[in-house]
Amino acid sequence: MQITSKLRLTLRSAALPRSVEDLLDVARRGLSSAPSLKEALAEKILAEQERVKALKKEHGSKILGQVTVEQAIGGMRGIPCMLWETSLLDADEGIRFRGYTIPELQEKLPGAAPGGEPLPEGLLWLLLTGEVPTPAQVSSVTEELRSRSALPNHVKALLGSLPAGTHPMTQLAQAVLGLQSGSKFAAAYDAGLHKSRYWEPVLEDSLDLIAKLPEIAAIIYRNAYAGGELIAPDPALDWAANLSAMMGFREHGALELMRLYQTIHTDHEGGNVSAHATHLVGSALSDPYLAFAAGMTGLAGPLHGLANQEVLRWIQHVTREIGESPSKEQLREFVWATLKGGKVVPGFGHAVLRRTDPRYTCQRVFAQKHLPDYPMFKLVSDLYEVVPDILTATGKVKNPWPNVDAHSGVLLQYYGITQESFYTVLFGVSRAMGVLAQGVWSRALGLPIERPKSLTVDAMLDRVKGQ
Ligand code: CMX
Repeated sequence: MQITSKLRLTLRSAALPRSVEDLLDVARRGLSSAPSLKEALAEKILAEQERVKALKKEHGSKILGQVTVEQAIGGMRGIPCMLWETSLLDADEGIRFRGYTIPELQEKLPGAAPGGEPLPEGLLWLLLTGEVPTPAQVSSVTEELRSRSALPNHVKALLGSLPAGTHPMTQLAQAVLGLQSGSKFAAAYDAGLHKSRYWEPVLEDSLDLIAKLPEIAAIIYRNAYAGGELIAPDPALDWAANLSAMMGFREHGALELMRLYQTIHTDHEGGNVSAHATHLVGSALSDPYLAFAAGMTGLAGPLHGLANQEVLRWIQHVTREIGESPSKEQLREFVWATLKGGKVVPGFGHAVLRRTDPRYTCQRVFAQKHLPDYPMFKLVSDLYEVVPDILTATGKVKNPWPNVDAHSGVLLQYYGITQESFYTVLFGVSRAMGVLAQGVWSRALGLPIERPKSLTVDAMLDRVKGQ
């Protein structure tokens, strides 16, 4: 009886063609009352498709914003020209994931233990469905990911064959591309899948990829810094804790940090380089592996994700030059010297934010709780007091406040993850959840291939003539 009503619910809710496998899956899980992640998502899709259709029909010709010459030349800052459902960034308040701030997520999303840091699996549910999951739903995602986590041997062999010294981000992108041969979306597309169902194999690929990323990251880490001695996954651990454990770090604080880290780096609306690159490539109906690999090569840039590596190197440079406990005056001189050397102060500034990044603040709160006396935390805190005034004094930096990357490295250092060239990989593993969740929605909403207009200088001059 319950199986029958569940089948009816599934069919009615999505009003989309369902595969025999889906129906069997529902029947197999039978008496469980909670809908699966896919069912919960399917229930949302039809309504959202209708909302977007109505938005386009009723307001399609209305104006969201104007584009100035400065914006067109200046990296398209602030041009509202993309649909991105999973998160929204406010310049003053920072990021909200499906409407929730980071402190709200810390309060509402289930943790591994009561009062602990949120489990990223819960955020994945939220990003995909828009609903805060129950602990049972979070556990179901942990299990779902565990069941998909086996890494093909050819990807392990690929990682083992790369020349020593290949940057970990390059390895990550190559491993993701190595998985592409297993893309269910690419196979389904080849087989002629109807476009109304694209989101289903895209969801499959996305979950497969998210599930496998912790082991990929751990292999990259152990190959580069632990003589290739690999650590098997622990089926008793959640997704983020397993990542930390496979890297070789099982201390309670390290596991909690990894859960927090993997939660807060997932998504930062759609315009940042890694998100936009994934979105753009996915819009060509390149499968999630191809799209995400593009995002990761973007994340590898020093002005974006690689900034977490750069921050650590810069802080190490500080301590080498002026000691572990420099005075504020010494720090000021060092910051000015960095700027006069024509370099950026990594970890400060943002293209959209105009206040301290809440992702920085929550890491600072974590440090105050777990490592209040760590000298490097003191140094990071001193930089928080010194750098913004100096960047403001340059007269050109629009946001002098610290971003997410200014803090993450110091926390990792404390727990023994000292190899800064690996840090962006941890960022990338987390980012998969945000950009792939949006990728599922992009296909569910039938978003078209992206193709903005470019102009030559002459064409711009023509357009502004007489204005
Ligand atoms: N140090 C020195 N100069 C900075 C600066 C910083 N932290 N932040 C901005 N500026 C400079 C810019 O280089 C630019 O200089 P020019 O006019 O000479 O080219 C000027 O200030 C204006 O830039 P802006 O409009 O304030 O910032 P942008 O939107 O152009 O750039 C960002 C944003 C993040 C690339 C920039 O602040 C920066 O380079 N920060 C350091 C690197 C960093 O921390 N990146 C991580 C960002 C978060 C992430 O994506 O992960």
